[in-house]
Amino acid sequence: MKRFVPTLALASALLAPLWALPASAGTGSWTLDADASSLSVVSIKNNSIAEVHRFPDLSGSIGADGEATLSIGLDSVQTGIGIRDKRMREMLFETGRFASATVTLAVDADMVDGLAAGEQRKLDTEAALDLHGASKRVPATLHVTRLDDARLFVTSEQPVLVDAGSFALVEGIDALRKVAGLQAIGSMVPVSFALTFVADGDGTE
Ligand code: UQ8
Repeated sequence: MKRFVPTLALASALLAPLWALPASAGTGSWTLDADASSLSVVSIKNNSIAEVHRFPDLSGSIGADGEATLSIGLDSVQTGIGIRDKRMREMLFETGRFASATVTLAVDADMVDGLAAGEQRKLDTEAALDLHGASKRVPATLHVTRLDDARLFVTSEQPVLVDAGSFALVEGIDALRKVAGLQAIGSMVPVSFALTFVADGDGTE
């Protein structure tokens, strides 16, 4: 008993810094906050008219192992014209077969966890984009900003370019062009995004 009490006191003193960690320090994993995130693409028709189309159905995570994923629900496409949304879903993305596009990349989890609030890192990286049954690598320069203890903000320095030809989407674009009576729709599509991730709790709070 004599020895037990000082041992307990020592253990508790050593572990105290761990207990003092804020709950939001979490487990080193992160979940996308869809309400605080956005992704949009730009189409160009007849070589002169640019239009922005949004995809509000987003989900994603960054695992403690550094695997980051973003999933884009293609049924959620919002072009501002109802019949065009329907045509994009059915004639282009074929969402009955390919409901979502998925982006995957490996990130340095220690780098992410080590960012101080307000600190930003630039990452030249390549992500795997799974879209319409095809998977290709797309280069991207990302800015990762630690907003505060619990939130991480990821955006790209410039739009990421998606070549519809690499994803068997040119036929669908041509079908959209015909049904809308257009002369041309561009097949190189710029994609922009602003993603907010929230730290997962450590399950003890
Ligand atoms: C810490 C850390 C680093 C974390 C990382 C976190 C993480 C996972 C980050 C991800 C980073 C990353 C690299 C993301 C990449 C994101 C990308 C690239 C996503 C791809 C998303 C996507 C959905 C791509 C599809 C692109 C595509 C090919 C779109 C097609 C757009 C076109 C061409 C639309 C045409 C519209 C049009 C002009 C239609 C004609 C038309 C019709 C048919 C119509 O009916 C109508 O109304 C009557 C019209 O109006 C008159 C029309 O114009």
